[in-house]
Amino acid sequence: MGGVLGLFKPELSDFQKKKLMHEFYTFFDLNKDGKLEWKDFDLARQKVCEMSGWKVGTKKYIHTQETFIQIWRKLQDDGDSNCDGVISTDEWLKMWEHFNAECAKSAQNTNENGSGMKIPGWLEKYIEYKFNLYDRTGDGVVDLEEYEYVLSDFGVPPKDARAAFLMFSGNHEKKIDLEYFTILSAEYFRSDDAGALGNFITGKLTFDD
Ligand SMILES: [Ca+2]
Ligand SMILES: [Ca+2]
Repeated sequence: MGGVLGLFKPELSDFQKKKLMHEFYTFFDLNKDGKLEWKDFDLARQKVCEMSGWKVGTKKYIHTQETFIQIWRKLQDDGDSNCDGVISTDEWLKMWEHFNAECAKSAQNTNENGSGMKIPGWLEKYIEYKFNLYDRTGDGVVDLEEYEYVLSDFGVPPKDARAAFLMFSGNHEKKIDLEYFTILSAEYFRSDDAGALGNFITGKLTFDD
């Protein structure tokens, strides 16, 4: 049982909150105004199309547009509790607290473990977008160079990105395909275990500050 391992406490720890806020500010709030709106997702959409060279009107371009509209709508359903079209930092944390509590509840009835941590539906799509952003050559695997390059665009120093990559890839032992990337990302968003490899997926090495 997950409860025995202490992984399913209903409230979020400071460590979990720090990780969630880091993700919020670094990767979600792209126009850096401290809140999430469609604008941020529109910027993310443009970014992935530009970086991947998908031109306006192409299949990939249209698919990306549809995906981002979907991600934002579902995220809004989950998180925008006062329905003002904006997800504030408070709403962001409350949404995760709520999700965590729901998972804690269902973990008491079912035996949730081993097969990775549960994540909201919109996050699955978002993780896929992040993976495609990293996988510049589109061969289904993220390598160190791609990871470093994309993270530098988000202001992460190359030596931090490198150290993080070595950590979660187990010194290149493990291939970073979508499946493993999803497991690592789910750990980042959900786990309270300071030793979880997924904690390093954003290229940030410590959450002590
Ligand atoms: Ca914003
Ligand atoms: Ca709101």
